[in-house]
Amino acid sequence: MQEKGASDTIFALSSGVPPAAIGVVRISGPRAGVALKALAGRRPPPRRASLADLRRADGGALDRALILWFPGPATATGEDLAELHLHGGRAVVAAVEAELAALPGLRRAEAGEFTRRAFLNGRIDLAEAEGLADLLAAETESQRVQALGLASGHVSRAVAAWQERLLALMAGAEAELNFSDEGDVEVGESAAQRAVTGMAALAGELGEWLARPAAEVIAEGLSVVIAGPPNAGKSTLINALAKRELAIVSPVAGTTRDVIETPLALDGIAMRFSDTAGLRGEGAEAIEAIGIDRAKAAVAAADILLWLGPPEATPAHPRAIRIAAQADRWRGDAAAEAEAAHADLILSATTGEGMAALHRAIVDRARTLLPREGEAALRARQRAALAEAREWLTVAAGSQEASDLILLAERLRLAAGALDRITGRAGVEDMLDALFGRFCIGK
Ligand SMILES: Nc1nc2c(ncn2[C@@H]2O[C@H](COP(=O)(O)OP(=O)(O)OP(=O)(O)O)[C@@H](O)[C@H]2O)c(=O)[nH]1
Ligand SMILES: [Mg+2]
Repeated sequence: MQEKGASDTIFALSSGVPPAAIGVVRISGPRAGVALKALAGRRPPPRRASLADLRRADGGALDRALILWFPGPATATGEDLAELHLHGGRAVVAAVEAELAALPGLRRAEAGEFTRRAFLNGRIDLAEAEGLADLLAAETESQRVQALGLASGHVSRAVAAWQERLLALMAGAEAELNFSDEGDVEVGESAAQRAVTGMAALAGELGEWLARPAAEVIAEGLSVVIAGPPNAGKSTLINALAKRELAIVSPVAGTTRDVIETPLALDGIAMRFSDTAGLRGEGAEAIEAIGIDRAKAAVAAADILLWLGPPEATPAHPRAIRIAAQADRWRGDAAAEAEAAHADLILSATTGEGMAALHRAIVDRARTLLPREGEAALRARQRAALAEAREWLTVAAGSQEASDLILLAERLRLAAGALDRITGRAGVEDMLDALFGRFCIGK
């Protein structure tokens, strides 16, 4: 999308859809102060809330509002910024917006334009902007924590530290290349070794970050799949978890055919629960057989598996919870009790027995898939850039390249470029360009 004039002064309702108690209109750009004065008759002292009667150009009353003035560049957008805290009625907000739109040099902001300006003016980097977007979309506690870490520069600070190390390696290589003019091969080789060692250490660290859970898992929710033989009580369980009649329950084996999915947050962790067709080899007609194939695919893709069949028949899965279901039916039956002893937990979706233990077991396994406290998860775009940087830093020991300082320096430069893409800042790239500009071709 072609951005309209970046020097325009933009405004938008930044709070929720009216009607609401308060409607906050933000104005950003060189004419924000003029606009504030036009409506409120004055510009209040910076960063202090004050009450003002807002008026039209013709003197007609608009609203009595709280107004704020933030002179740039130390503002959210890096520009002059004003805020009008209006009464949040539809007509109030519409009238104020119409008045602002009529002022010269002002126009309505496009989606994300305030954040875009914050990025362009260097107030936030790309990773922080992504965190901000995630924060606005966050619906659960773990999503909020993850997004807040990203928005407040957790990833950006790590990138800055890696870039510093890359620069130090670069500087070492440059010094060596500059001073080994007399062709002292011995010295050059040891410098190359130092570079290779430093690169390997950094590559290892990037690998640790790449091994962490992806941010998308937190955003989209972990998949929890309920599977087992027909009539095991899978649909009854998903209904009990969702607290509504989501799936049809009946004593007929093979009632569920499709995968039925419902979003559900447990302890602030977003999850998607799926009920599936009962798994059986014999007696399934064509449609049910398709359902069984889908159930198997769902089991294979599940983050967590709730298995309601015989414990010994549990599909291979790293996070399976073996459940002896319908306990109210078989309690006291010696054979059933003996089999249930091999399960992870005993449950009756009908009486509610074991439901709290199931909740805990699911959350325990989910936590193993989420970043630990204080660890940031990366989005796909950030992971791709990080993986590329790691690749540039990985040099086979003993290879021709591992002893060629010029090739190693080039790899360092490319790795820095890949890291730059995470924050959208070309800081290191620029410095390296300057660094390499001093080399002559063929050196
Ligand atoms: N007493 C008792 N009956 C249950 C319990 N769970 C399920 N049932 C009954 O068992 C029968 C089968 O339950 P469903 O939930 O439909 O079983 P399912 O695993 O979804 O079966 P399919 O969809 O055919 O694979 C129904 O008649 C349920 O009412 C339970 O915990 N206690
Ligand atoms: Mg069912």
